Amino acid sequence: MRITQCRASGSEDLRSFLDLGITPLADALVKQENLDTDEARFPLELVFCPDSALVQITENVPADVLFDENYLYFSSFSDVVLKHSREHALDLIAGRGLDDSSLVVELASNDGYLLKNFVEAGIPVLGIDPSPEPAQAANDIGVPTMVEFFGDDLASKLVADGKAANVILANNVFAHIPDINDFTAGMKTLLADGGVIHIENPYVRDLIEHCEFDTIYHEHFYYHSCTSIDRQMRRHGLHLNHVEYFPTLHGGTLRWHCGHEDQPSERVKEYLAAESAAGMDSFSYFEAFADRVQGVKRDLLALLHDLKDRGKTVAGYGAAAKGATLINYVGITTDLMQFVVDRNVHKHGHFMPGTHQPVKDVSALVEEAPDYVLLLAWNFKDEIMQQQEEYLRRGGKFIVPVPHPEVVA
Ligand code: JHZ
Repeated sequence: MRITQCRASGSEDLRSFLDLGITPLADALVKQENLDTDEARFPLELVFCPDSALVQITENVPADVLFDENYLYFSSFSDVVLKHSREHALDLIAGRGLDDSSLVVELASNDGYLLKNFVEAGIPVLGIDPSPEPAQAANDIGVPTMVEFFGDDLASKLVADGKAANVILANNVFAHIPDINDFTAGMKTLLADGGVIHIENPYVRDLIEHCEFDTIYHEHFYYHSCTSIDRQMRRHGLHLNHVEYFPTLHGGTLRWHCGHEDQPSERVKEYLAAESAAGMDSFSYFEAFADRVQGVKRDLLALLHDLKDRGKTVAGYGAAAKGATLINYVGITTDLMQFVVDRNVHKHGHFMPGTHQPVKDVSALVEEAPDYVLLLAWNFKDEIMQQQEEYLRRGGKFIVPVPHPEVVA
């Protein structure tokens, strides 16, 4: 179903600036027995709302379709993510003096990758996540996790049960919620007096400036800036008070600190001023993006066809959601890329959405020795290339697709 109004502000002034076609769900890896069944496909188009300053996709795929039992994303397969999360937890524990009388609630707590650090320190936690498989993994390691979608109803029930969160964590989920107002209202309800909300999400400025168009998929309803977060918080009596930047995480991530009080740091003021100066609160900033995206498609296809003509073999690294957008939009069929490898054992034996490359264990790179590896999970380039010393030593080469296709060895 296509939206006619901004999900945040309700404005009907939605301005379209990128159409990636009709694509399958990026996280819906296909099982062997379903290879002959038609996959559901949905339009993938981006619009900008000048009122909320929010970039969003037009299509509402129901959340229970996006995050069902086939949702196989597990946060714990990246050492970089685990280190980042541990540092985040330790900073919060020390900085806010958390102890056994505190409560830390994480929304979209996945497999417990972040909350486990608080559990280890004896701090009470509650994880909330709608996807049963990762939630089970969290419960198995001692991170209490409810399999639920979060919103104001659930927050009110928790408050009625005597819960109030001193810290609410919402990492890589503020893009994933069809009803952003209900979700934000729930955070306001659940947050204790003097508590803090930390929201992490990839930064739309990096998406545009580094042409990270493959991070657009149906799971990501929104692409946030400080301006959009500031306006969203204010709509719900919350405030953006501080911001941190992690340039390499997921292609450029911001952590926004929000709370009941209106006490913006100098850094927040600088970010808001810089976004305004760059024109990010107006449509003109986004207008030229589609031409650059089409340029990546043209150049990547030309490169892959050239490799095929020269008899070279190509594999993909990372059965990531962003990989699914890339290969479906660019049209990377099995004659151009034969298989994909991934460290996440839950994804093995499945096939990429739409194009149906099989997903194999990472050892296939050395065993089958493809000449080139298209780095679909380019956000983990350093981590992956370090692990692939042996493949590189044997003469293997990587192709990084964005911001423009490039062969690296
Ligand atoms: P990865 C994810 O998107 C999921 P995806 C989610 N939709 C989101 O919002 C964004 O991140 C921010 C594998 N891997 O994390 C693991 C290796 O095989 O970039 C993953 O399957 N070896 C919630 O799916 C994939 O690559 C490794 O060494 O686009 C990476 O997927 C490492 C580090 C990862 O995200």
